[in-house]
Formats: sequence, structure tokens, C-alpha cells
Amino acid sequence: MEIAEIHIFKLDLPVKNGPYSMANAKVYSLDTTLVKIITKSGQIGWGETCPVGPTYAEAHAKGARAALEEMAPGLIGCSIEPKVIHAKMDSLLNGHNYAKAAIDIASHDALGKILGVSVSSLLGGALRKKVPSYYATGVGPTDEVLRVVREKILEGYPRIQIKVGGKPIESDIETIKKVWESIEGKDIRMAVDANRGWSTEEAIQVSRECSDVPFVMEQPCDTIEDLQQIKTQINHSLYMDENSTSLKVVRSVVDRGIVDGFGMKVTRIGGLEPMKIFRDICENSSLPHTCDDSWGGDIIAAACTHVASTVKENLLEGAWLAAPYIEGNYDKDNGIKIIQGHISVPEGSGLGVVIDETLFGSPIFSF
Ligand code: 0XW
Ligand code: MG
Repeated sequence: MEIAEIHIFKLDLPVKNGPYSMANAKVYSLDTTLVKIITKSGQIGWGETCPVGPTYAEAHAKGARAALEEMAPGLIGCSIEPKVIHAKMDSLLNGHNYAKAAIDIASHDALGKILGVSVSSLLGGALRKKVPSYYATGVGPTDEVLRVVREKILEGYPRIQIKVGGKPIESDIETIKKVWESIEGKDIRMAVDANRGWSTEEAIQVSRECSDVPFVMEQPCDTIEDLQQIKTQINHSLYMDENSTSLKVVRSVVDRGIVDGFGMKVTRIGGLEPMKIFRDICENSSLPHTCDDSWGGDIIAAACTHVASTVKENLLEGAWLAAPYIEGNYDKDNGIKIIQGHISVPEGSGLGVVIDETLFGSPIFSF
């Protein structure tokens, strides 16, 4: 089960009908990093990490590759068992979870293939064959957001996330109210994500002015202290996304009762092994959450879907994938797709996707 080779590739993923706009970011194309490991027995495992531009999180595509280049020589000969590979990565580099996540995902893929089980089995077992997804609109004029929301409801999405922030707060309030008018009575859940873009005053104002609109308020402000400050002054459930940077942070905010749920990201927390613990912390405190990543192709999509398949029914808010915003798949025949707002859990061992590596060209570096 030891790693014999590591190869790093890069690929640009243009945004279909781009740009994709968030409060602090406008992205036209995303720079994804692919990791291929080959074990001594010849088993291949694939991993991926794809920050959604340089301003969404403390993560950067070139930073991921620099961190992988730093760790890779020391990982040759290391076992792919999750605890072992994480201990080794931590001994080679402090932090940089989003780069370590790519090695973690590749290790899970190879380990599942060696054992003849799926990644969901490695994570405790799939509770469902189809996972609900949710659609995230970009930030934009109310009419445009409404058009997208109506289209996605017709496609069958059970949850809609509206992006806000980066425009006048009155416009955000109008968008929230109009979107609610169009989904009220339809059994569709709504989240409002400002991606750190509101001040504490703005978050409180939105909650007051939209007190009759049921939505989850996701990462409205920049810091944990901001969230703590607004928590008792808002009428809405408060979810933390960008601030969930480590398991220690997650444990601490759960213990202090600062949040009501999470937007969970596989790469930000460091991969599937820590994501499993994140999931269990949430389950232990009955906190709902999503299972997402910031962006990425079939490898990330498969990883998110496998995790989501293992989440307790009443706590699963859905899995977000970049698939609807990307042209094509890495796995031409069985790539991950969202159909009627739901994702089929990939079958087969490991991640369950067969990667066409000719799409990635030659590796940028190999060890
Ligand atoms: C909607 N997402 C899951 C995808 C974007 O990368 C941002 C993210 C979020 O919820 O912040
Ligand atoms: Mg979010």
C-alpha cells in the first residue's frame, strides 16, 4: 500500500456562461490541480483541489502545487492508509489543508480500489444511492437571479442558495424577498450566502427586514467574532462556511454554540479523513450541513457525493457540485452529473470514476 509515484497535472476549467460572481470574487476560469498516485502494487488513485479563484478562501491554485511539490518527495514510500498519510504530510508541511486534501482523496481512491470497496464504504457506508444537490446562483440583478431560480426549480433542485453581497444591501433584500415569493409553498429550501461580504450591521438589517422569509444565513460576515456578535441579534439559522478552516475551529464554534450548521468543504478541511470527523462532530451535535467543495471536476464531485451519501438523513442539506458550470467530464461514460437536482452515488471501487488523463496533458512534475 506504499506510494511509488506521484504525478501532478493542471487543467483550466472555464465557467460555462461565466463569470461566476460572489461577493468577493468574479471568476471566468478555474485552475484545477490533479494528483495521480501509483502504489507499489501498481494501483492508481486520483485526487484534485481547485480553489474558486484567489479571493474566496485562503487557498490559491499555485499555492496548492507549491505545497504538493514540497511534500511529494517525502511521501514516496509512505502507506496510503488515511491516518498514516496524514501524519506524514503533517510532518512535512504545516497547514495547507487544501493541498493535502488532494493526496488524501487520491489515497482513498487507491485504497478503495485495492480493498474492492467504494470510498463511501471507507467513510462508514452509503445510506442512500442518490444524494440531493443544491444550486447556487451568482450575485446579480434580482431579475436575473429570479430567472435562474425558476429554471433550477423546474429542473428539480430541492434547495437553492442565493449569492448576495458586493451590491447595495437594499438590492440583496429585494432579491431575497422576490426569490421567496417564487418558491413559497413549493417545498424548496433556501440559503442566502454572502460569502463574508456583509458587515455585522447589514446582516442584522437583512434578518430584521426579511423576518418572515425562512432561510439559512450562510457565512454573512468575515470572521468568527462577527458571527458570534450577530448570532443573538438575527432571526435566522446561521451557518458557517469559509471560517471552518480546521477541526479545532469547528469543535470550538460548536462547543460555544455560535452556529446552527455548516457549509462543509472537503479540501478546506484537508480531505476525506478530516471530513469524516467533521461530519461526525455535526452528527454528534445534530447540526445540519452541506458536503461541497469550492470547485473542481469529476474527482472532487465524486469525493463530495461519497461523503454526502454517508450523512444522517435529517442533517444532509445537500452536495454542491461545479458540474453544471463546467463543460464535459473527466470520465466520459460515467462522469458525475446532476439529474433532477440529485446525484447518483458512483458505483465501483474507490471514487468510482474512470479518469481520462489525456485531458490533462503531461504532468507538471513527477516524483
Ligand atoms: C456554492 N459554493 C459551494 C460553491 C462556490 O465555490 C462557493 C460555495 C459556497 O457555498 O460558498
Ligand atoms: Mg458558502
